[in-house]
Amino acid sequence: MDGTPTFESPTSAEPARSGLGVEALQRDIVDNLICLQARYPEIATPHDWYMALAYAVRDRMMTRRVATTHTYVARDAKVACYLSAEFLIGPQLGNNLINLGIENNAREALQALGLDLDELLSIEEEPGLGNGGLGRLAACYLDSLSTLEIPAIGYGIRYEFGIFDQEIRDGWQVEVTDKWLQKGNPWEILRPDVAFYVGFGGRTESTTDDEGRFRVRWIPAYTVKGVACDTPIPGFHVNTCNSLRLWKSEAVESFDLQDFNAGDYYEAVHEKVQSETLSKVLYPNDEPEAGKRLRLAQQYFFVSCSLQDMLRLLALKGEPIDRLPDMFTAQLNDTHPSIAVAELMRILVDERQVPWDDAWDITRRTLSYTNHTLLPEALETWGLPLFQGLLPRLIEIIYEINRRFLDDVRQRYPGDDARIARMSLIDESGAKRVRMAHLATVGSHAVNGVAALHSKLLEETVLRDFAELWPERFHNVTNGVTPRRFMMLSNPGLAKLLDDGLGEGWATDLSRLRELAEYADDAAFQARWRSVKQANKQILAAKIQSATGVVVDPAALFDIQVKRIHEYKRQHLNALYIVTQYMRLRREPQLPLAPRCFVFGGKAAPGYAMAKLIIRLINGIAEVVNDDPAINGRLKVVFFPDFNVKNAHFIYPAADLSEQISTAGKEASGTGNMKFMMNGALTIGTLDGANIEIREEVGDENFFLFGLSADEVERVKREGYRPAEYANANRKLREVLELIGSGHFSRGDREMFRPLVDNLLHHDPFLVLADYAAYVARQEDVSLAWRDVPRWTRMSILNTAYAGKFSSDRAIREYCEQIWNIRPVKISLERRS
Ligand code: 26Q
Repeated sequence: MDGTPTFESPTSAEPARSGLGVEALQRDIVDNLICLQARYPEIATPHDWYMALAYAVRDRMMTRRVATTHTYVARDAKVACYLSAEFLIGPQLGNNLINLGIENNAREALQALGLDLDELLSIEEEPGLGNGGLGRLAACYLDSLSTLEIPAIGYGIRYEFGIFDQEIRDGWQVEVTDKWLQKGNPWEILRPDVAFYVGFGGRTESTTDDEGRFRVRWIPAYTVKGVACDTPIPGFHVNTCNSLRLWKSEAVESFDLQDFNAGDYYEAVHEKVQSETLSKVLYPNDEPEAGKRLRLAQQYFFVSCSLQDMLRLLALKGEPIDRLPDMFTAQLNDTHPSIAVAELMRILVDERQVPWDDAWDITRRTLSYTNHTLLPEALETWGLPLFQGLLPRLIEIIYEINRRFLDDVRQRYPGDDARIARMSLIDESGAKRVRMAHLATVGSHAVNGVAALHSKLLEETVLRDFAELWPERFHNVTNGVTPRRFMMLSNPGLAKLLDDGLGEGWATDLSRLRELAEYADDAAFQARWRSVKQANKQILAAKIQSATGVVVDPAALFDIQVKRIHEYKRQHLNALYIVTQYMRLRREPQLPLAPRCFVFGGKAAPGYAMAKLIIRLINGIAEVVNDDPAINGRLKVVFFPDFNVKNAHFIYPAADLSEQISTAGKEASGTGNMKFMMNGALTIGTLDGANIEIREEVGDENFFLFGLSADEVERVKREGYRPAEYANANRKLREVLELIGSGHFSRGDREMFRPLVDNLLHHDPFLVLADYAAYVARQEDVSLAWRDVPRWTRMSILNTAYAGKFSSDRAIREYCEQIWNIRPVKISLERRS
């Protein structure tokens, strides 16, 4: 031998690429390392091994993926299409292993190769293709759709740069570009053959066709190509493997020949660059200046590609166009895809020559709309000039929809001009704007909110006139989250305890968690429960130390608030409480206070100055409190940088207390609240969003409720809210605000937090000061309960026990029955000849 290394893969009786046994996995991982990564084991990096494993797992999904599509076509199955500008799917490897049921085999196969699965899992870059709740909800729903064996496709955008990475420098948030594709993405499958063209700009022309009918032709100024990029979504322990189809924008031709011939080489290159810009970057929410032309172009781009794809699949099934609503249902995830109403009309009327009334019937029966916000500043509208310039044919169609719609309203409410103005798809109170929520509502057969309170308020406020006109169209579907990712994958200790206590099967029938209630007072079970929580807290403590340098005691109460930073979510109310406790301890150093560790996490929109200042305040408090010898470790404050799905995996399981303290009526639902509850955290919260239903399920005695109700908030505001009066009447509160204003938490700089303190004293739009006293009082009850270990443990167990309602499986079943009229289709892997 000349010393050239040779590699022998382990042999196995199992087929290559699909065998689920240890030997087959081990063999295919090594094969992939060599054939796909072009590396031999001795020099392979952990990332090479991660890729080799990921491809081995992907291969195993492909048999399922192919069988799934084949069965849907053969069985004429109706398909649910979830249209969303965001899918925050999180790291894929661990979840796919769990859903395929091969986690243990993969671990063993890697061990035999001298590798550690957990190390490889930690290498994966997550696709941050979403801002927060709405994007993560879409991902949980995809998991449930596959698990429940519902034919489904997720449609969205393949952003090259997802939500920015957050770093903390000098206490401030710094945004760093998210280069998630840098090292390649093993999960996606590019489908150059599935591509559609989307026009922008230009002008329209009306003509008469051969049969004398009125026709409109749109001559776009430029066209962009959308190419499908698929990610497989396997269900849990079933053969179903649906697809997330994300559109990537490309130039129609790499060089426009005409321009090139005309000598305008640079103009041709410029167009190519412009086309590719379309799917470049995800927009953060809460940007004050959201009127970005590129954002509207993104929305139209992915909606048009998705609708064209649905019509292609319809034709593939051999169905005529009027069967669209019987074969497909499309859910609009907020108004971001609501241009679908006009685009489907355009395709049907202009391109397929369907008469308007028939087209309208097809459109309305196909589409339904989920609202995720009541905040007026978050309701999407587009200035008319921008809209008209970018989508000239679509604005004409919107005007025609509006004309017909307002005629109906006039007939129903003769002479009620104020109502016409309120309901119009065009807001004409100032410079004209297109109201996307109205467009979505008018063009859908069903509209829903995402928690009971939110759906009620939606019908009473934002969409009141519409709910009065069409009460039967309005629904509530309370959000849910997937227990596979947020319990099994991220809290294996808890999953083991539940398997032992309840037997397997709880993760697909989460109401079975109720059986835990029997053990809530069992001392032996309580001890096991606490040791799981303790181990999770140790893991988080280690992560905190390596990310921030702060040392925290895993025995302390872990009090956690993780979510986007926003004034309505009131992270600053939490901060005011910490300062209150700090001042108390400084004054009475001997106070017997149980140690608490306050953990915050979340990103602020880059242009949202107040949110960024709140992050700075939390870090300023941390700097002072953590090292104060008088505090002696009894208070620790941590801002955990870059909260994302990956970090969420070790944060939720480590929580003792979940902070859900938004101003009542402002948080549509919340979904983090559910993830905390499932993992045995107790909630301190307001009567807002899904908190109300969480409290209903777990019982008032196991929930720390405080604060004004949504009705009370409205009343206080109506009667003229003067926050300074609350500060004047409450010495503690006044001193807290003074200390913050004094520069104590800003290294002597009295100016830094002035905008925040002034805002609280003189505007306080989210009633932080009005709820302060109630919040502090309730936190005292938390401290009391924490001291009684068996009591706290019982409450913790009961929180998990009554979390069953908040499985995304329950939510998806409700969509299927109430809105989509769609049923499961079993997938078999046996090949039919
Ligand atoms: C809109 C226009 C231009 C640029 C960005 C946006 C934009 C992007 C994302 C607006 C909003 C979002 C995201 C909203 C969101 O996450 N809402 C949350 O949805 C959750 C799921 O229903 C709820 O639980 C939360 O209460 C709600 O805040």
